Amino acid sequence: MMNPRRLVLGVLVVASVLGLADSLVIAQCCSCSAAQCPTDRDARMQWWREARFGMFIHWGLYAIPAGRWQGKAVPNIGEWIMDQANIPVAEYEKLAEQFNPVKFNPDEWAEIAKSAGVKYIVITSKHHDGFCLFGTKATKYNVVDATPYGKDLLKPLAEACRKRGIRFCTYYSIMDWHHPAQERGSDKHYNPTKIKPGRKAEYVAFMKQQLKELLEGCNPDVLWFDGEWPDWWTEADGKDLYAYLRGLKPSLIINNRIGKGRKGMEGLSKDDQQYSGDFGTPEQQIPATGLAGVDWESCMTMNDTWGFKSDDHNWKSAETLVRNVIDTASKGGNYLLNVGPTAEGLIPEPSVERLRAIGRWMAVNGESIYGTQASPFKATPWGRCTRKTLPDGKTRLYLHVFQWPQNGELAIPGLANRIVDAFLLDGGKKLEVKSHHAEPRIALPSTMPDKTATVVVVDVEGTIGG
Ligand code: H79
Repeated sequence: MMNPRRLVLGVLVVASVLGLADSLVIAQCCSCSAAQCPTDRDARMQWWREARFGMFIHWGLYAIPAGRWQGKAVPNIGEWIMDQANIPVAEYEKLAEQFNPVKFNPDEWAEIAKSAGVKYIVITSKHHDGFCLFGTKATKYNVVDATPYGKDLLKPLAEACRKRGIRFCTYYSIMDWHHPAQERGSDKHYNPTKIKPGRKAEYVAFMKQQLKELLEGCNPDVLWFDGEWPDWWTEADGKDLYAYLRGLKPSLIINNRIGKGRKGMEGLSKDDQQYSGDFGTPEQQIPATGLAGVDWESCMTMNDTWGFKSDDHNWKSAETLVRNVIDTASKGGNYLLNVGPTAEGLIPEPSVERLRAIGRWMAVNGESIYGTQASPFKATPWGRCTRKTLPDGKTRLYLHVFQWPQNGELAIPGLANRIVDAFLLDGGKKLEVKSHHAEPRIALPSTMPDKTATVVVVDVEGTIGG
């Protein structure tokens, strides 16, 4: 008898060939819930697990004040200015009348993303301030209806990305400082909002309408929720929304902030199967070690803000950013690196410079990042390690050297497999293996070829650590 999971997969394949998959409502494939069915999950997550590097875009009305209000610098992250400067809704709303990003060129943004080597972008469709960057019938507070620009921003960007093989994904905030069903949490702050008595169902219906419009309009591959922490939003609400979205688009990937599964900024699910969501979301940090069998993505800013702030010049170096991509991959996660475009529609030049620098490294060394798995080793004192299983069953190790060993030898602590080949990824120069025994050592050139990170490839027999 045919395995029912296979049957469902078969139906999905046929349906997607026919272009029907997105409109199909799938019956449960097996006794587990659709979110947790390992077969469905692995199929759905495949491209995302291989991607390893994405670009986050925080863009909205907050780019206009750019961190300053009434002549004063407002502390903290720029997209929180409405909360941090306690701006009344009626005043903040007026920013929409000034939002006219005439320099926005979706092809240019997609080209910048492409040159950085990212495989997907995630852009804010609606942040906590409630303003929508897409055309929606659910509220007039959107770029088409409320701004002089008067056009959808997300559809053309989605198209420009897809033309270049980049997946298009959207961020959506559950907390909403503008929606009339929510109200400020205190005199000084909107955050965390409260829901007005008896109006939760109205807000949930609003969200569902908007998310359906988003899926129909731009067909994002990931929905990246945020602002789930107000106490009126429950895990049951998250599960209901998850099931609704899964029904609309079976291949959709959804982060864990749709429900209550994250603990603080570490963002990894407390208990992998109990909470809704497909991946954990550590924010502004890379976990100390990987977590076996957990999908996760670290999101991070390049300076100290997500939304554009004119006076934030605290940029991380390109070297740090490349090493963060590597560090994350070595622990089995994805790195989602943020840019905050200006109100005119430009990605700030310091961000572009850094993305291009990362892209130059990725163009040469991308094989050691994309489609790799976490390091099998407990410690690699000179840097980081990623790995792949080769078609013939051998294991390929990518040793990312950050600190070039003084004695000219790279020791691989804990490797017991026989080494069959060793070479530099850039250029392919063969390297001498000085010991095949318990503590193998590879002879290195006397100077470090790439000071950011030099990748030494080591192929070994069999698999490591089971
Ligand atoms: O969208 C980005 C942020 O706006 C959002 N998530 C990322 C992806 C985010 N939400 N919360 N936080 C980030 C951290 C919030 C910290 C807070 Fe605060 C501490 C909120 C209030 C006190 C930082 C400091 C923001 C305002 C003051």
